Amino acid sequence: MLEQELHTSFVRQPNLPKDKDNVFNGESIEFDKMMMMYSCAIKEVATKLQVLNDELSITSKRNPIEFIKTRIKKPDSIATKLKKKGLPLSIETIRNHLNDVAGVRVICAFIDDIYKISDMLIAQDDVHLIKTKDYIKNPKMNGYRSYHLIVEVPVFFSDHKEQMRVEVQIRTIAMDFWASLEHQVKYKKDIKDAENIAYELRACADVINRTDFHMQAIRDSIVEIN
Ligand code: 0O2
Repeated sequence: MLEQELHTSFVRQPNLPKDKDNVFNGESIEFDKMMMMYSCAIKEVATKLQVLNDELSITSKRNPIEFIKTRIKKPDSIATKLKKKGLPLSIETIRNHLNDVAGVRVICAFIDDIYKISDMLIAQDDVHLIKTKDYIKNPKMNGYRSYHLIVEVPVFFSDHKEQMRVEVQIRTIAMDFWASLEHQVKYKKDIKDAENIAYELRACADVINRTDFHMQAIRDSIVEIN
């Protein structure tokens, strides 16, 4: 998913995909317009998260968010996902059936920050929560952990307002480290000893989970002392 990083001190937005012509040759302008709208939705959500982080850096004297990454799903990935769902390739099916064309990934130091940030985001009255998936409380079989939210936010254009869907993935630095490597393995063909690698990754995920909770307990004891 990682295409752009949004450090909390400055904003960099994803570039619009360049390979669209191979996939959407018939609806190119409409496709560009839709992707521009998703790109704007990413900006809205990323700004909301930055504002929360800035406020918390004053009120609780630390930044719960380490950094934010954003990405727009590539046209070929969009086409693959629609095909997998047995849906035709069109602007309408993308808008109605894909939740993750616009993606924001939030990286926190501690597990409790993940839930804090999520609660604060969905409490905002212009953020409409569509669904959550808690892969921290219910990790995937391969060891994947992360907290996923699908939200809708209003984006204001020159003559209308559009509700746009954004997938927000919130995870710790350690979970992100794990997911990045596992993602590489998933997309690499002809891996030797794939079964053993999956076993090793699963073992690392367990160690990382224990370490995340341990680090949080240490942080809590430091906070209590101060
Ligand atoms: P990419 O390349 O990251 O964009 P849905 O139709 O939304 O209910 P979906 O999309 O399968 O079903 O939802 P899910 O399980 O919430 O996964 C969405 C995204 O989470 C994935 O996007 C990944 O970014 C991430 N993810 C989920 N499971 C795993 C995993 O096992 N390992 C890693 N590394 N990432 C995972 P995409 O579209 O798969 O890919």
